Amino acid sequence: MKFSTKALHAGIEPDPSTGAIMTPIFQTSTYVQEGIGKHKGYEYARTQNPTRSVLEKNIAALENGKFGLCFASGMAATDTILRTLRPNDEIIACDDMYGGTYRIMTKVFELWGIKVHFVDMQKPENIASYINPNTKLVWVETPTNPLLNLIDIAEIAKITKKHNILLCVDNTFATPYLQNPLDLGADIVMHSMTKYLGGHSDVVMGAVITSNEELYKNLAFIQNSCGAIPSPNDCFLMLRGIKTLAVRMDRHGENGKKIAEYLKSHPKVDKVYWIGLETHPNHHIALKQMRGFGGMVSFTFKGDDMQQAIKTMESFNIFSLGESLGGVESLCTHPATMTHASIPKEQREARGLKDTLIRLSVGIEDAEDLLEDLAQAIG
Ligand code: P1T
Repeated sequence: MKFSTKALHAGIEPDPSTGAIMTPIFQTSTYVQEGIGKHKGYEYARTQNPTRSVLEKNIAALENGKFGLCFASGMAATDTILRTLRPNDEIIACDDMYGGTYRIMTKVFELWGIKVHFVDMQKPENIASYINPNTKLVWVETPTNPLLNLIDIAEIAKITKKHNILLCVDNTFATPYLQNPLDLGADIVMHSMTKYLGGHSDVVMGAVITSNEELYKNLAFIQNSCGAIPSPNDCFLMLRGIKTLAVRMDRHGENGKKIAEYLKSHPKVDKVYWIGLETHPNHHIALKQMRGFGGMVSFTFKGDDMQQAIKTMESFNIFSLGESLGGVESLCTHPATMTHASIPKEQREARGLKDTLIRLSVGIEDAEDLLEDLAQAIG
């Protein structure tokens, strides 16, 4: 089955009791049992819910994985993965990533005795010198948030496999439509489903996909023990969002290209970060491991002009200023004060994230209107 067909059909059957084509919202906290130990596979809704089970089968199929788990947020998914570690274990993580992931690793898990090394993985061999017997997890985000760096998943996987270390890829920016990390050798895929998978800025949710049964059982055990589950209503909305992922992603990519090319030719603009540009330093990695380039575009102004950046962000008519990304509406974010404020300024700057960087999540509006909005806002 090809991607769009899977998005609509994988794991999804008409409701057996009514024939309803849409998966029902099973708004229940418990399930009546016929007798002690006699039930239909559902005991208590923290542990299992039929609406959630359908979504989990669907997202696992889209990532070509055997098992899926859905969570109350992307951070809850990350938290559950990190809870598989023990004190003194070490993580090697990429040095540009969502600020919340950096925050949970440094401000929550380091307090529990986990050591994290942040490494520029654009050269995969950079991780080698950080590997030791305590290294249990390599964490990759690609494309990265917000600098759109690319990391070669297959090359990193060669190293992690050799040392028996788990490789987790945060696939939020790419989505399974553009990239499947398990096929490239990753052990775990993590998603903030809040973004492109949901696609309509109306749900916060996360997912973990793996084909490793032992790991899946451990993650499911931790989720059930700690309780970070999504609501059945949100699972329904997520299933609805995923049905149109392929067509939305195509349009995000087409509009992203037009916006990136426009910015690239603008006399006031300095750097443009979009993975589809041939001038992107790792464009070849996108060609190797992705099926398209998406609609995330970041840029800076010449002379690092903060006033120009603020004026632009506050002058948009169609791009809305706010956190998040991946919705059908175009969004504009200021990472330094919003999504990445939890990373100290010196560290942000050492990694190339300037206070003047603007991140655009290019939506599916008419490209002409978005270009006009950019032109008037930049002035
Ligand atoms: O917001 P939540 O669903 O908990 O997901 C966290 C998360 C994880 N990974 C990546 C790559 C992300 O971008 C995010 C959330 N990011 C934003 C809210 C943002 O505006 O960048």
